[in-house]
Amino acid sequence: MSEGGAREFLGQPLDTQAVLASLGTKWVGRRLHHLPETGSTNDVARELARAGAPAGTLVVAERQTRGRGRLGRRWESPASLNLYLSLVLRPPLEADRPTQIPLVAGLATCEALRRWTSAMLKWPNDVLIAGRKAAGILAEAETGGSKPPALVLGIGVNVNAGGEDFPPELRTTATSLRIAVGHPLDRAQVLVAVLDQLERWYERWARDGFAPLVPEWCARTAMLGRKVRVTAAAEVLEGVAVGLDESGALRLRDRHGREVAVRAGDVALVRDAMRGNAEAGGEP
Ligand code: BT5
Repeated sequence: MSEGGAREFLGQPLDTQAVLASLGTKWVGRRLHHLPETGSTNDVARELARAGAPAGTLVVAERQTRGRGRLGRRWESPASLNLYLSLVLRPPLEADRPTQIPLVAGLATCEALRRWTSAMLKWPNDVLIAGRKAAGILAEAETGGSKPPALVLGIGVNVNAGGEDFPPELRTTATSLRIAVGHPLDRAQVLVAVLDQLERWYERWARDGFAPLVPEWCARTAMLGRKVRVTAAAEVLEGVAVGLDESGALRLRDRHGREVAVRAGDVALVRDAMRGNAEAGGEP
């Protein structure tokens, strides 16, 4: 399809009827709140969770005025180009497990995007296309009101943003499905793909735990065997990424050959003399 032939998909509000008609899920996204604009879909979903909304309740907005990433960072959310969604989940109450949900959601989102292009995972919460960020995930616990506490899973997927839709500082690190495939896509189809995959992977995780997903996650990342720098709060760690452990932590081998498990942080690749390349953090 040419860019011109698919222009009808640009800037159109999401067709929620089409989403509900083609959704293959049992519970994810069956209750759908579609907003023209909001601060952050995670805040709306948290409010719904506090009021007792069931697992699977979905909030999607055309635009976010205060879309956020981790640590209060901004998530660029231009109107009607991309997907900004938040899902209410009520995961089983076991230690460790909620921290695995962003990884499970990453797997699901990566698989969904692979219907259109080749996508890869970057620990802990990015989906990359050609080494650039195409989707990000923000999971937040909502402890107020409901028991057991809910978890709100926020996902931003760059679907139809063109290079010019990103602010200058993101133009070399961010990308979209449209940039990858060369023409705009129907956001309803992308949303359905994401929701179908989310239910599939979440149910597998809830039933079997994270251990069987470790090889699945590792098969979809280009980080392993590469030297990385992890920044977590005031701490900076360097080492070779060797895998994930069964809790979802990133396993790093430091220069003394010791293995450390990293539970949170930002990862950047560092110069790899063997390969002769260096990236500031964009590449997988
Ligand atoms: C994330 O944080 O990647 C989580 C993003 C979650 C967004 C969704 S949208 C629906 C829901 N409602 C919300 O308010 N949030 C969630 P983090 O790993 O901290 O990455 C943030 C960084 O990504 C920023 O500091 C920028 O460098 C970059 N960035 C911002 N907007 C971007 C975009 N649209 N595409 C690619 N990169 C972006």
